[in-house]
Amino acid sequence: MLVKRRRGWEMPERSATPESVYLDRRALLKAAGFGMAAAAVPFAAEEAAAQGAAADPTAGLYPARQNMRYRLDRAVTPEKDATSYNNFYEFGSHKGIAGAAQALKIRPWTIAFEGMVEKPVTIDFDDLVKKMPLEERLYRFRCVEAWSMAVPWTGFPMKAMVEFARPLASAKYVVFQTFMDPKVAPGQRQSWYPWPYTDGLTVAEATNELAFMATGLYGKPLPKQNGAPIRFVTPWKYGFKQVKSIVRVEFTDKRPVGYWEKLQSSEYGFWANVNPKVSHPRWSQATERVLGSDERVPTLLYNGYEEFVADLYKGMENERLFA
Ligand SMILES: Nc1nc2c(c(=O)[nH]1)N[C@H]1C(S)=C(S)[C@@H](COP(=O)(O)O)O[C@H]1N2
Ligand SMILES: [Mo]
Repeated sequence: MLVKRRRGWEMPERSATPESVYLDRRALLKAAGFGMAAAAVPFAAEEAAAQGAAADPTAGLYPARQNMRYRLDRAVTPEKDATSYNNFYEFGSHKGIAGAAQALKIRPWTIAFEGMVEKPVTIDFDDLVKKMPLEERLYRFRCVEAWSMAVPWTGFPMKAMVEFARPLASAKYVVFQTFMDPKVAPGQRQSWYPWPYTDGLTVAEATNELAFMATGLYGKPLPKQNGAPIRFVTPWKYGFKQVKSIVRVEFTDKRPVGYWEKLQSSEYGFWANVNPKVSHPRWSQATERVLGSDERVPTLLYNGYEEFVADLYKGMENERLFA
């Protein structure tokens, strides 16, 4: 008998946010039969698009089509919560850095691919995005501080970027580095932090289908406070791994030591896979506070993405896997 196995992240439909929220607004207007008003809409929309394009040549790529393979078991976090409660130590060690982050200039922006690659290359962000297959994915997100959210990222599979970079077969790790500019990022003037912010993945993790380069959020280009113009998301790992505002991607055969591990290796390690059973030395990871609600919910192994990623860690039982 053929039994459909329900994977951990698959939800009862009723708990999901209606996809229609993310449908193109013009399509919605049409579907709702706003035939009379339609004459006025194209002009306004095109004018806005033209203005947006001048500031951001990728603006027209949003919203992208949603990839329905990645489902949620909970409601999408309200946009205002996901974009006003942030960790971005470059702009301060508290959550309210959204205002300060607006000082970051994201054009022009280049990304350098270096280290163990066939040929190092530096590419303009806008050129890279245009080469990549943009899509929207609903992912859960779990910070090591035990708060969580569920958001629609727009971006492309990290695997596509790795293929673009053409690493040597001997490369085992990918290291991501955030911009360094203490003039705009006051946190970077605090010399006791190991700037610039970096962290890395194994190449096997980076080419797992879940690993995603995010360039957008809620159907729009990524807000600066969330890591514009490009950050990565690995939803089965704690948030601190997920480097924002990336300027450099290096391939290497040595395991990198990331920002938080450099700062406090007794509390933060390389793998950082979400695990409710392994407490942080100072607090439990068994449950999480859901942003934008009063709820606390149980935390899931690999943040609910076990079926996608458990194979990556076979035979690694002796590693310090989850802290
Ligand atoms: N460059 C940089 N990247 C970073 C951080 C940071 O301080 N600097 N904080 C990390 C942490 S701890 C978390 S939880 C997430 C927060 O992402 P969000 O603000 O988009 O929710 O970004 C991660 N990436
Ligand atoms: Mo975090």
